[in-house]
Amino acid sequence: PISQIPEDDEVFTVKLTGVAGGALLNPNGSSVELKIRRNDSPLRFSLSLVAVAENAGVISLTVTRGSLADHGRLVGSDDTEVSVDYVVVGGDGAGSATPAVDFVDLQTVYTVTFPPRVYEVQLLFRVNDDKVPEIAESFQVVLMEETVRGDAVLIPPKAILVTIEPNDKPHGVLSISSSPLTQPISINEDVTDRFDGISIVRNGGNYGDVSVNWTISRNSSDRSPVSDDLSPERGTLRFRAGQMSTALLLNITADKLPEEAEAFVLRLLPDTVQGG
Ligand SMILES: [Ca+2]
Ligand SMILES: [Ca+2]
Ligand SMILES: [Ca+2]
Ligand SMILES: [Ca+2]
Repeated sequence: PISQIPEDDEVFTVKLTGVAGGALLNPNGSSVELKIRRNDSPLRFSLSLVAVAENAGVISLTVTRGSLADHGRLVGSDDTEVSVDYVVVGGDGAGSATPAVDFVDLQTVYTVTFPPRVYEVQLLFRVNDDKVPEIAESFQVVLMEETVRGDAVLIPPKAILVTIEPNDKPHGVLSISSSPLTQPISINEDVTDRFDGISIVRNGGNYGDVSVNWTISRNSSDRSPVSDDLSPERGTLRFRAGQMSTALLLNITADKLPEEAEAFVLRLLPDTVQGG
């Protein structure tokens, strides 16, 4: 039978033995050596998975000929040219890297060719470092069984999955919208009992749900609780996937006491950011 298993030279000996019926065996002509030449050069990717940063630049994926395992000894034939075609599978859905947008195939032909006694071929891809916030995105390069030419056979891994890691702050950066940072927000207690003038924005990416805790404290020597003047004094702000801003709602306690202007500080607590 013709096997599709990579093999080195195999040597067999055929011997004549057990002569019956009175004939004699010529000792010089009683055996012959039979040699099956090594065959079926194995082709495979050196890895089945690789993860790269978006700024990795040009990456190379290795296809090997003749090795059953990494750094194993070479097997199979190597004295003729063999080749195999590949396809690149990407997409534009969530989690898929888009060909020509997220990465570029730098080969001019979709064929991996091994001349005689060449055991490694590199496939080069350029990862495009764009400014778009993205979650991890993958593409696959697949060697195609039916396109193997020459004395070769495909063995696993026949495909490699390339993952471009999350980049450009995919889950966003939260901050109090800029105006309150440059000038204090002034609230007139006598005319406002509910204040929603503080907006918190999410810049960069908006993948996934995220949240952050906040607190308000007095920015003065007044020792009375914040809750005497406004409530709540702490809470959690949530952003749903896709949401870019949200307002912080405060209830202002109107009292009848004549008061000086009162100063407060709002803080987003960095170590409470959840998600992303
Ligand atoms: Ca993308
Ligand atoms: Ca990208
Ligand atoms: Ca980038
Ligand atoms: Ca990006």
